[in-house]
Amino acid sequence: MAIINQATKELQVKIVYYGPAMGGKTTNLVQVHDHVQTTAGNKGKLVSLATSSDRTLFFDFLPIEAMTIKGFKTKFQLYTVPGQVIYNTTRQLVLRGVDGIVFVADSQYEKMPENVESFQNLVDNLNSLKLNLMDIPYVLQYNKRDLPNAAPTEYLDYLLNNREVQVPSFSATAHKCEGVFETLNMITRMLLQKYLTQGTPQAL
Ligand SMILES: Nc1nc2c(ncn2[C@@H]2O[C@H](COP(=O)(O)OP(=O)(O)O)[C@@H](O)[C@H]2O)c(=O)[nH]1
Ligand SMILES: [Mg+2]
Repeated sequence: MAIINQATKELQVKIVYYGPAMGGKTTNLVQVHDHVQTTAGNKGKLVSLATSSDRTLFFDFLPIEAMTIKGFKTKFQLYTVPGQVIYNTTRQLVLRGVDGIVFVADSQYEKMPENVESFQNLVDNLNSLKLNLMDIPYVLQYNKRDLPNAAPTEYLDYLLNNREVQVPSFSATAHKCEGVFETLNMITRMLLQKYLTQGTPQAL
């Protein structure tokens, strides 16, 4: 649930980038951090939260044209999770208090089992936190579109976007920053829409 910071008059919204190892989650965060427009002092450092090669990363920022909900400026907190199977406890921790999710899939044909497994792992970890993916705004990003062995997006949709309600999906080549901001803009728009229509988020 988004958090209201009364001291700074900010609404903090937590977005988690989820997906299989090596799919491009960290690359997305680095690209956003490098290119997002903020005024001075309104972008945090990119912080590594865990010790391992497959790290959890975090930073927050207040967009240059800060969106206001009920008098509060919206600050975005972006997290990645470690994708490797062994780091499931970390993934559960990072998902606590999540407001929106970007699922970064690896478009390569041979990565489909890992994509599907990671998506199921997301559903399971949310369930263990008593959350339901259907209640949380999320988007799909089909990354690594530049690679010759990328599967058609229709196939990725078939595997990952086959629920009753389809969610927005974006093609991306994250290391060239293609599709990165399209993805982020959509999830932020969905979150703002949710909080504008569903009343004020929880204050802590
Ligand atoms: N060819 C290609 N490589 C990418 C793309 N996005 C990320 N990578 C590379 O894939 C590797 C794994 O990316 P990373 O962001 O660390 O994945 P993570 O494990 O999901 O955080 C890195 O070597 C990236 O440079 C892409 O769109 N195309
Ligand atoms: Mg990573």
